[in-house]
Amino acid sequence: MRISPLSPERSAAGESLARASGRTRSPALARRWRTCALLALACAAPGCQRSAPEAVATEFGIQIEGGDAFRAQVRDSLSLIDRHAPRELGEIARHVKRIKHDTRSGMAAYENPPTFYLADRSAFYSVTWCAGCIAHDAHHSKLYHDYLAAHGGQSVPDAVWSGQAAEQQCLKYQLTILESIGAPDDERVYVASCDGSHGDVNRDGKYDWRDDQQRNW
Ligand SMILES: [Ca+2]
Repeated sequence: MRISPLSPERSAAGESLARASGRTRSPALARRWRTCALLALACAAPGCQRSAPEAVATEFGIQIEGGDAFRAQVRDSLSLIDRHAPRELGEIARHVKRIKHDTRSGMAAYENPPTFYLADRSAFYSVTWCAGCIAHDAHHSKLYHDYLAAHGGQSVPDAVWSGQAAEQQCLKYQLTILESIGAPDDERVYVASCDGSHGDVNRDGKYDWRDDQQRNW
């Protein structure tokens, strides 16, 4: 059964996986997804039309789930990073084990495997943009798992891997990758201009599941 973003089914599944791995989290954290920086432009790429049927492929050790166009876009993005920054691709592949097509983008670092849910607007704006988004959310997962490793599997505080300070770290990493792969000026300038507050979609000063529900990229 396909589970829609932020559905109770997915939250419950995430909690079960966390319990199985010996980690505990708050229900709020279980519902939370990480955000990816965006360009405020409508995606007009043909790839925005979902291709069917969805399937699974493995590239660079990362499981990719989606239609033909989605799998090709993600593969091309990973290949681009591999050509220009192979060491960084290895780092990304250590922290993102699955990239799955969905209607909202976000990193579920606590899932097994750690999964980056990737939506059309982020995936199909361009190959370079897609690569940067993958790098951005891989860094969220790195922050999460580095804390786990350093603290004996204790519950990971939200601020460690989410919120504005974490977003700023992820944006910095995203920009490094965009520069490495020769991304267009507009993409690099946009990321450089972000202050990390993009995840607070409803601008209430908090980063929580309500923001995820309102995200459209
Ligand atoms: Ca908010």
